[in-house]
Amino acid sequence: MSLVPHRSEPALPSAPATAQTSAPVPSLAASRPGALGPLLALALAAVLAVAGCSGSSGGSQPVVSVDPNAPALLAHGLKFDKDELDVPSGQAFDLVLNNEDGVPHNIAIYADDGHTQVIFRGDLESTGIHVYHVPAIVPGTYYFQCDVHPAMNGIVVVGQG
Ligand SMILES: [Cu+2]
Repeated sequence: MSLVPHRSEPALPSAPATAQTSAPVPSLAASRPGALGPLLALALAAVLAVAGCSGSSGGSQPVVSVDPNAPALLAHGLKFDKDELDVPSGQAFDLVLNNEDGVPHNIAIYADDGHTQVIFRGDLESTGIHVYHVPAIVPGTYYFQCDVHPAMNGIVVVGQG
């Protein structure tokens, strides 16, 4: 057996000598062993928790796009936040019901507080933000209420919004 190291590479005279640049490089990861471990674990746990949340809710919650200028009623504590709704005349409009209660509410619009004529009756909606699509109403003053809780009521003014 031969004791002479046998290099298979051809010796090229023009090749730069790169074999002697192996100075020891201090490892950053090894300079403070254990310092990054717990932080990294926490970060990973947070990422996994977020991923779990977004994964489990996929498709179960409909996205409601709400016109910020649409007339809106907030239901909270069996009360609406306002007793007058101003809506545009001569055109259909979106009416937002933001129900913060644990019981269903709706918004119904009548010609007057005697409920002689139904102008619009929204479906009962549970907790959350809901958008009713209300057909155009001729200008005038109307009455609205939650049909489940008639004490939640007010007037609708069409044509002065
Ligand atoms: Cu109600």
